[in-house]
Amino acid sequence: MEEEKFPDDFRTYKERNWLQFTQRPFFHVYVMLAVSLLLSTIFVIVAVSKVFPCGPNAREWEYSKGKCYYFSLQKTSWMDAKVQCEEKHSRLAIVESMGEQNFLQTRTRHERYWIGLSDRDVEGHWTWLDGRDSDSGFTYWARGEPNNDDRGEDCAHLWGDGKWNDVYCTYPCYYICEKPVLGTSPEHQGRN
Ligand SMILES: [Ca+2]
Ligand SMILES: [Ca+2]
Repeated sequence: MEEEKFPDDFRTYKERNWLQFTQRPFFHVYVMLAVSLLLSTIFVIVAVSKVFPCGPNAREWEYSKGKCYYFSLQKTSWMDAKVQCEEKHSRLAIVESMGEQNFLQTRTRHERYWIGLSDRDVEGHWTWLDGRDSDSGFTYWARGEPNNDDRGEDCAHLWGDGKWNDVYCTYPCYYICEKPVLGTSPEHQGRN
């Protein structure tokens, strides 16, 4: 019969021990310290994401309206630009609105910058790197472009005045990468 009593005795022993533990002089201090530490950590993460939306160690990225942009310092082909953006966990920029276009063209004045738009798969069918059809969204082609000139022009770039032109994809241009701000889910990238 003693054996049947054992579980209850054991439980009572555990409860007593726990009670004694919680009544130690510094128990509540420890709990408050742990909660403070947790809250401080959350506060720092939120503050960093507000002050450095593109990451505290990413000074080469520029923030504008929910996206982070990288403007290259070197010229290269469209394919290499695409790969270099992917290596930075980003993609060649997709221009979705006049507001975004305005921001980009103030940063790229007088130079050619690749964007994530091409008709490499089907001539004349311009698609963005996320698979979207260019004709169904915002476009900003220069007058008479895209013209697929005699060398075959399948990749798009911002021209001197910011308007878009198609040129052959091995032409050396600067390029613009984009990525979502910290803490948001990256979309599917580099589909093309
Ligand atoms: Ca073409
Ligand atoms: Ca052209």
